[in-house]
Amino acid sequence: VKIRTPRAATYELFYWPSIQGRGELVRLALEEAAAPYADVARLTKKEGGGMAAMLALLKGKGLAKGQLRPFAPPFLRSGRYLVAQVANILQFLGPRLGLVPADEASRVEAHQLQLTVTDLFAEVHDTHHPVSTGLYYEDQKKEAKDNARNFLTERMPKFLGYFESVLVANANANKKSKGRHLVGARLSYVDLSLFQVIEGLRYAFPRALGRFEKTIPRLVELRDRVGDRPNLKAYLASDRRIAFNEDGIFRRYAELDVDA
Ligand SMILES: N[C@@H](CCC(=O)N[C@@H](CS)C(=O)NCC(=O)O)C(=O)O
Repeated sequence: VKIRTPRAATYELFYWPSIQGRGELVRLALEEAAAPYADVARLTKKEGGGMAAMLALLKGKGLAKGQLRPFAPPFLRSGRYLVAQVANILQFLGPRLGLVPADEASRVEAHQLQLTVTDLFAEVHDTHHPVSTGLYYEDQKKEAKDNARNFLTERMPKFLGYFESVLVANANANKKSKGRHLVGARLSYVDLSLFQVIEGLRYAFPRALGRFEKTIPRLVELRDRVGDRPNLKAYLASDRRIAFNEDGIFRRYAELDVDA
């Protein structure tokens, strides 16, 4: 069981307690590495966690000397570090969890790909919130429909086609990778994030993705292999994995799921 009391945890993740959202990309890395971590906002107050603990830090209360107040969740606390922004958190965790190759060129590459995942997440978010994050979906349904159609016909194919081509290029550049990894010859946090991208898009847009998947066979294989890794398999079957829902980034609204 990976949820420990915050005191005992090497890593404290702060994220909204009822959604996968962007925080899931960090959870997947911690789970794959079997890292001792606490998902702080999901703990009770008695256990030393809860939403209040997260909101306090967002307001700048309880920061240690030299720590920057984060703009938004997720953020991670480890030792003297308080690190925000998913791609930045993964850049921090990668070497510590053995989830990125050691050489600088590969690390830069991993970070570059992860920032592209960040861009993709923002565009997925905008399929249901194209006008404003501050408004309800119900108040921007018309715009959402236009945005989702454009996302599914133009942007999703461009993003996924890009990641598929990176798998092909890495297979050629790096014989040991055998086309199984986006960076280098072994599993990295970028592979874990692409697993989540495919899972999320399958959930939100089953119709569009059902048709599109045949054009991205390597990504689909990557998703299957990652989902079969023992630590992740155990995590995905556990109650630590929150189910997809309509408060997260990947939302299933049938009216938005048009053919890609
Ligand atoms: N680029 C940031 C985005 C962070 C973000 O948008 N967090 C969302 C939850 S997934 C949030 O709570 N935002 C509050 C806000 O933007 O005011 C990242 O990748 O971490």
